[in-house]
Amino acid sequence: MTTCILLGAPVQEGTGRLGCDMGPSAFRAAGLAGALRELGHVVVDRGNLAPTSQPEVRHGNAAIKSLPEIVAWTELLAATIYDASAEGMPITLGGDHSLAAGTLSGLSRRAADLERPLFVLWLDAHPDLHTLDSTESGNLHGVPMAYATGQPGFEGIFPPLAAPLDMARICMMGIRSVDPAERARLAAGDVTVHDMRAIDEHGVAVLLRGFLEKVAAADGLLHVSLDVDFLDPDIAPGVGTTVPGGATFREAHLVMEMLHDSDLVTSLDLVELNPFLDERGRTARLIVDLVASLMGRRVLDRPTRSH
Ligand SMILES: [Mn+2]
Repeated sequence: MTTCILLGAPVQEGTGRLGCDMGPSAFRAAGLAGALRELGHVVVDRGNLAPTSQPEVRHGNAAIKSLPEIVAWTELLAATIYDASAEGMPITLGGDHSLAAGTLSGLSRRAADLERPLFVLWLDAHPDLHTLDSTESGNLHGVPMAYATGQPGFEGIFPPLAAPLDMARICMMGIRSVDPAERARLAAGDVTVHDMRAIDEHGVAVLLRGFLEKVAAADGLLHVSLDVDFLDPDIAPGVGTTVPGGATFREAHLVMEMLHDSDLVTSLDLVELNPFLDERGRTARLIVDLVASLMGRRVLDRPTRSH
């Protein structure tokens, strides 16, 4: 039994289009809390967060949009997730992926307090590894991973990180859209990247198992960042950044089922759901079903047999 702390983060200024601010409501309407309670978990819904003030920040890259708003969200989420992670399992209901700047910052601080390493499973079509200097779209949902791993150029603009995330503790799955600056950063670092081709060739189980073994061996905390565009747009149309060739229904469920079996996940972000683009709540319901798999729903009981 887990205490799940739901935190709505209706941030949408990190994307180029409106609608992600309705994400938290859609997850609630799709029955997230009920699905978790049905599995025996305690659910505390803290409602939606809202930053109260915006810092005076600017940057030389004229393409950047809504910098003060995103910095304000980062500060608020870093503090809120840090606190919530002491009480249970924070589940952040986004909102666009810029919110990960805040959640990863807060979780890194928690992990440092506990003297345990923080690992991140990043389920996304994109690595979100742009810096403030390299982003061309200026949409700040493309930068949270660069910020959280301590890439240069965020100092004095974004809040200081208590502890930057170690790139060697990140596993990205579902990647299929990478800009040149991100490609260079991935090549220079030691992030484990399983793109869609790797998933096609090996299957999610083999790829994920290796990472989970690493987390378990290091007694790590494991954060899961689930971007709707990890999934194929045919099954998850409710997102502004669809990229063809994403994870299938069964691939996604298998990832969640393996995460549940591992008993390693300590926090979760659900991001980029855009209910305005969804079809009668279909994507929201799929994500709720995936969370249920992550939290213990299964088709059949599968007793672990000793060999
Ligand atoms: Mn993303």
